[in-house]
Amino acid sequence: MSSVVYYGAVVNPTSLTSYSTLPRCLLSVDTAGTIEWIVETVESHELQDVLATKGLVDVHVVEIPDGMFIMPGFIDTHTHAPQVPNIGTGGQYELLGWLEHITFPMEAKFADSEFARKAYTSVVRRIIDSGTTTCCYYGTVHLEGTKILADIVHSFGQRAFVGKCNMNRESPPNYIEPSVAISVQKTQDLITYIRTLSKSSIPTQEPLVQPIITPRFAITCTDDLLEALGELAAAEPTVRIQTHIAENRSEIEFTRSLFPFAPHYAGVYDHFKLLRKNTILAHAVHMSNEELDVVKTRQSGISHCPTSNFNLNSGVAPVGEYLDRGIKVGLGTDVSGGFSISILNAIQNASIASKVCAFQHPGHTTASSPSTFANKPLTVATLLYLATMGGAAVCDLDNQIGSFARGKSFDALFINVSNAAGNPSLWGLINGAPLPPTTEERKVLLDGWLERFFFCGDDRNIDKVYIQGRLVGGR
Ligand code: XAN
Repeated sequence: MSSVVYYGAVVNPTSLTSYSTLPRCLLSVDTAGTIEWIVETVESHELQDVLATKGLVDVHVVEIPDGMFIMPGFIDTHTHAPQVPNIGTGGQYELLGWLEHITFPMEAKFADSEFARKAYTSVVRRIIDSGTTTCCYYGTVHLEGTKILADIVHSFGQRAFVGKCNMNRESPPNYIEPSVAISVQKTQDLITYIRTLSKSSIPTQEPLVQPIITPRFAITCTDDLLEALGELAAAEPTVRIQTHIAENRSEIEFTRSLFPFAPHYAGVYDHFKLLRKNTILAHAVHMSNEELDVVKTRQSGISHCPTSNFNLNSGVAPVGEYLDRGIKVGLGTDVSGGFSISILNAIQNASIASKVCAFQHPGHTTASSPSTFANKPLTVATLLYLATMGGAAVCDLDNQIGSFARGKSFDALFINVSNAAGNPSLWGLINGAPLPPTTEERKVLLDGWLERFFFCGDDRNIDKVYIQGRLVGGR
């Protein structure tokens, strides 16, 4: 086996406000799936010379066909695998009623391991094929079912964080953990189990599948459970933590009543030492300035889940403000609060959410406003960043994924925007029409393809999905 060299159109995020469009990019991936080198622009007549400078003669180059481009894989920083069977139902409820009537009854069914295996197999397959190369999964309270989820993720080769929910109160009698000790023991067992599944063969890189400590949210965890999880987290500093925060006004009020000592919702998690640089906070729709200061100080990240926030009538998270404050933000589908497993749908709704903020606060978009992002529509560059590099930072994995760079993993999507993909909404390149000759003209074309893919694309356009250099999905 030898390295694989790709040649063709590449889109690469570079910052919150910029990305590179590289119509004639040369990129080499080693046998371990790590990017060895990138030459951003190589005209076709220069190809053999450039390869020779890399010591490659007679190497097989994989040419990316016209009408296709490569981009980094999507990172879903928040989803609930056992809720996929409920997708598209319960939109008449707000959060607490939806959990009681729709969500907890479905999750309770995952006590049945055969049901879990069947459901999770199709869920993970669909999520990979929709372009999610890294996924932060909530399982259920069940240890066996969540191990099965980790097994399936591992066998499909997806990069993921898999957590078992901790819940010892405010949950139905058939869907609750009986004691703090059992809840913590099962969490420890899951950590041990997942570590035996997946070890990285590359010393500098983290394993593909990793455990994540998952106190569902403050309401379903007693003080002593949160305290015990804080102690477990302290003993396991590299294990990520995921939970929900400030999604819905009734939830915030209920939380306040359960933790009267805390100054605010973020203060509950902070008190129990659950906020740190590898903590992922889902939603953060209604946050006070004080809470944002705590989140920023602790370097925790926010998973913005706009589809869910619209669907459960929770509100609109002012993500632009969070970005101005320098808080890490990624995107989450939050199935089944959100009704799509695809990060494309989260991108579309993140755009709409930012426009809602902009027209709710028109005064803040004037030139005199010091903000870069607050109350302004998110640009394509920022949406791309949130779906890739932002997610990587939220997962504390930005040295390894989120963009194409030497030493990073080749987690990539091959996007087909030609009519051959069979999606009539996305007319990127029709009937093999010739591309313009110059690199500059092709850059303009590629820019347009990216935007159209974001707003009109779907699984039909996701031709191939690579994770750590391995082809794991696509059409
Ligand atoms: N809070 C939640 N919010 C959400 O959108 N989905 C959930 O499953 C959940 N649990 C607590």
